[in-house]
Amino acid sequence: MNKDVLYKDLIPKPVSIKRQEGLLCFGVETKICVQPGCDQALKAAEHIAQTLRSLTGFPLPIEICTEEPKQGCLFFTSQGARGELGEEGYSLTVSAGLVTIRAHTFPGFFFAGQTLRQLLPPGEGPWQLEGVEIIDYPRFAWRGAMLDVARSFFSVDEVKRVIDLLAGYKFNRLHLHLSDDQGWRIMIDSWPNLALHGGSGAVEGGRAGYYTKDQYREIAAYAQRRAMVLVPEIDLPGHTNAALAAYPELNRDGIAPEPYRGIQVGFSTLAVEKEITYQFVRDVLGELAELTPGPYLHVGGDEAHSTTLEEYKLFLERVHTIVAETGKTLVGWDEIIQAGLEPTDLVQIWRRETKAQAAAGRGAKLIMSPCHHIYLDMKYNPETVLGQDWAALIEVKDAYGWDPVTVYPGLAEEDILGVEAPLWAETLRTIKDVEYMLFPRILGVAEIGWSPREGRSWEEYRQRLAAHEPRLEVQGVHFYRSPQVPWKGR
Ligand code: IFG
Repeated sequence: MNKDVLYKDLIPKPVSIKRQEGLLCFGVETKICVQPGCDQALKAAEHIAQTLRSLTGFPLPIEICTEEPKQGCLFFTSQGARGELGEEGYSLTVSAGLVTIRAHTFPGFFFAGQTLRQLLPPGEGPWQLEGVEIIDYPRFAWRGAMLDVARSFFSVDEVKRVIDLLAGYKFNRLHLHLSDDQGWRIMIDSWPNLALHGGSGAVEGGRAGYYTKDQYREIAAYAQRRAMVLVPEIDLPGHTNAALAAYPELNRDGIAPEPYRGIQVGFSTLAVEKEITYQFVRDVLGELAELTPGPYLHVGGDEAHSTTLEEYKLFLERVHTIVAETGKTLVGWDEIIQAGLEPTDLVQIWRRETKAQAAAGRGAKLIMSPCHHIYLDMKYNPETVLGQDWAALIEVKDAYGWDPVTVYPGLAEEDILGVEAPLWAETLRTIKDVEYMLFPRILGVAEIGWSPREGRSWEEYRQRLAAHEPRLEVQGVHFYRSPQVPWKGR
């Protein structure tokens, strides 16, 4: 493989990458050296070491080295890490016999490790790194995907698979849609029937199940070890049939509805006028906040078509107070703009017609999830068996050819916290279904979230994506071979 091709399949594209003299050949004596007292580097080094050991077969021992190493090692250090790299940036230099990774934080070191992996061949040797200098840092702070585990359940191992795949592309947020009309997926001790009853449902043909608290903690910890923050969502006041079916007293008339297995939306609402509703919300969000290491609680707020605007505003006002009591930051779908917003709120913009500018004007930061570009449950084309098409048909180029600042009018770079690709599961059943709808479109989202906008071109990206194919193959990803991409493989 010649040099250019070797580094022409990096996704997301680094801010700057320059060739330079030098070569590091992995061998039995190659070491990983970590600066003393740099625990963030050590944690990341341990993670990338496991990957490189299983890939290369070399022992790659980790050593704490007191002085700058000379030869034959991968050196992780915060010394000389430049300030402008920010919270998640890093520099990675390959010179003669030495790789030097400089960063300030665990995410920075971890993301450098993901780039390092992509500098090596996909599946077999030669295990060597050619001379290069990379300076890299993300454009946006929030780079996420959402997995809907409510319509159809996904096991802990399947969620871990999604985390592993996303972490490789520098995503740092996983939003789990834990409750909806069809299912409730997290045990809440003070309201056990939510999971026991609400966890037994799903869309027709979907999978039932729920996470125990320990399983949820396991997912959160697994994500954290991969520089990813878990963002849990309890959708309120709409999308609540599973909760209403589990507890009659939550219903206006005290009668519990039947479990729902269809795919309509907007027909359910909590009883905003009943005090028990707020006890429910306080208990649920309180227990979930206690379980969640990250700073975010997503309260949904979408498609509350059975809640009057008056009721919706009142409800959201009280939910704001409840979330504030947990110490977490409130995240909501863009309908929450119609209620009162706090400047600390994060608003997830999803609808084609939405008042994104209004939200930004009130100080909220925006997470861009435009349904017509990155709702990855949308079909690729009319022949795609999985997915829906109400928002748009979204081919690989559509998921790449947009920008978070210009996709809605009147926004500035600083209004945008980042991007997140939702994957709704009305039509998805297995992890292979998930992989097929995510890949390759999610790679474009990774690039939009991380890489500079300047110089972005579909023509250049589609070649790089095609060159990236062996990396998808070696990860065993079941991906859609779009005719828009000049794949090299079979
Ligand atoms: N809209 C609903 C989702 C899901 C989706 C399917 C949002 C915020 C349609 N709400 O998107 O629950 O049903 O594409």
